[in-house]
Amino acid sequence: MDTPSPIDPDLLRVERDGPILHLRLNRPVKRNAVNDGLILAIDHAFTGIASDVRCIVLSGEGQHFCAGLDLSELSERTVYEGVLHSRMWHATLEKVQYAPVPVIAVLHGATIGGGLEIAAAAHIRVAERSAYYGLPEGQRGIFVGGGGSMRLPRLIGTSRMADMMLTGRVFDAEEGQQAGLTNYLVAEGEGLAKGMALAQKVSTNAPLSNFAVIQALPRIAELPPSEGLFVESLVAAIAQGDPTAKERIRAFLEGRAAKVAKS
Ligand code: 1HE
Repeated sequence: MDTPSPIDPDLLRVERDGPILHLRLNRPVKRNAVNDGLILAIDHAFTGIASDVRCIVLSGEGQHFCAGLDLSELSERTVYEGVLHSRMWHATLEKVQYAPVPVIAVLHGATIGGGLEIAAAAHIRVAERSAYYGLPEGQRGIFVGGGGSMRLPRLIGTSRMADMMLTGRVFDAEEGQQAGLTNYLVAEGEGLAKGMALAQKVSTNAPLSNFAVIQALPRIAELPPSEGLFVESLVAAIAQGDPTAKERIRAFLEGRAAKVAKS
């Protein structure tokens, strides 16, 4: 791994749409394969998110979401450099998973290797019918290095992940839905609109409530039950104590808030 270069703004398109920050992997000629420049650009984008951003949408330019790690940068790496490189991915994808606001990944075409690891760090995945999930690390003689072995078993189970890595099994968007990867399956070309619509919805929630969902929920889920329940009580009390929660509950009781309805 060379000394990190300055952030290349062309590798990651950054756009604001009201409360939504839209980040788009922008290396379509290389199928958005993630070189060091792109992972640094993602890291940079997730550092110091503006306080008025309420949700982040992450998508890919071109015909594929992401072809994974840029394999051309791998061949000359020593073992030690390999560890540091993986740790760099970990640091970046921690910022994605523990961003201050929810992250929605919009997937189409190849979502493989490191691309799947990026998608797994997001909180919601919208997949167009063309999306497919693979972990070709086994065939390439390598191993996941972007947190996949920690996040993917939690989403799809260790056995499914092992199958994907050992046999090269690929799940299409629909199979991915059954497996727990696809949260929303949409028609071709409709992913971004769906992702933005969901982001708008998420943005109307109380910020502290969203924060609790993405920061507290995954941590509580990893705790032993007794400790988890205790932390849940603290988080519940903190959320309830927020003036926004009080106003929203008052609004419901006074008939000013929407009822829960089937979608
Ligand atoms: C790449 C990469 C890449 C494309 N690294 N250059 N990932 C993989 O093993 C997936 C490898 N890629 C593919 O299987 C295919 O490229 C795709 C199925 C994604 C797309 O196929 P296609 O026909 O649309 O594109 P293409 O012609 O194969 O690729 C276009 C160019 O992108 C071509 O370069 P060119 O200079 O010949 O035009 C490809 O070489 C280049 N390209 N994918 C480098 N991945 C944190 S650890 C994670 C570990 C992993 O991610 S392992 C999985 C790696």
